[in-house]
Amino acid sequence: MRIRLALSLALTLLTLACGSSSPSSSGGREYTLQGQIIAMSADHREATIKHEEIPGFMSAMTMSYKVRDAKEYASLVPGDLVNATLVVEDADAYLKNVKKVGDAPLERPSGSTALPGGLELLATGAPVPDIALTNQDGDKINLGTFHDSALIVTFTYTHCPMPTFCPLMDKNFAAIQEKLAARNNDLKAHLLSVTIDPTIDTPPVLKAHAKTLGADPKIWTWATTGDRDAIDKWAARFGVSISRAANDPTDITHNLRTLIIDRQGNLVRSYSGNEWTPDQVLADVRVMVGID
Ligand SMILES: [Cu+2]
Repeated sequence: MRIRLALSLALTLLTLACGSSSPSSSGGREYTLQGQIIAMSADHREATIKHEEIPGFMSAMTMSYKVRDAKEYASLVPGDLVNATLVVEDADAYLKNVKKVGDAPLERPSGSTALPGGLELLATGAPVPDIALTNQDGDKINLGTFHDSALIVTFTYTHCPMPTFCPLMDKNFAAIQEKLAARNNDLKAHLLSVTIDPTIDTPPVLKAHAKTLGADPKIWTWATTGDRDAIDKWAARFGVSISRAANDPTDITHNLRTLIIDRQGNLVRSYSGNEWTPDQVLADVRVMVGID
């Protein structure tokens, strides 16, 4: 029996499932999360949790969750099975009422995170390997399409449910676009959002999503490789890891990377996670790429 099934059974036996959301006192929505702690940060504020489906919100996945009060995670260690309340606000998400309900052996990671085919993580300063893409209008493009621009690239997918992940990248890119437009894009920068879910995110889906964000195609392009392997391999060069559940390929576990590529096509900066700000990126573009 697969560990995941065992975990799911254990959780079903131990708890009454409750997947419906309810408004919290802080105005966010609340969901019941059931899962296993895979890793814990040293300060006990962030844990990687492999969790079951949250009906009506997100599929089963493994990702990191913050708590507002480190006491919530204080006594927990990897392997612990927990129940918690996931609070989802407009721009934040965190766990509260975290309770240990058991423990189980940790599953060995199935998909290797080593880069395929002897590829290595791209060093800062190195030329970025080109990639064939299709933009939101169905046009074939590649990195050369943007050779006049300082390129700011991120990896997201349109149906990502976590406000601190892809939706935050979208929001930050919208803010960068606004700041660029306000100064007539004197930095000659261009935003490129590349989907990590080519199966669902076809050009028309990307176009509709871009429209909801007010993306101006002159400044912000959405694109797909059209092929999972192609995006997985290319994104891996920047430290993006994407894993898809075997039984549901739209169940995606991923991390975040945002890149600045200069006008010569070299990688000049790579940000991990979601801590960067639009102003920081624009300042780095100005210093590291400069005005053309
Ligand atoms: Cu996401």
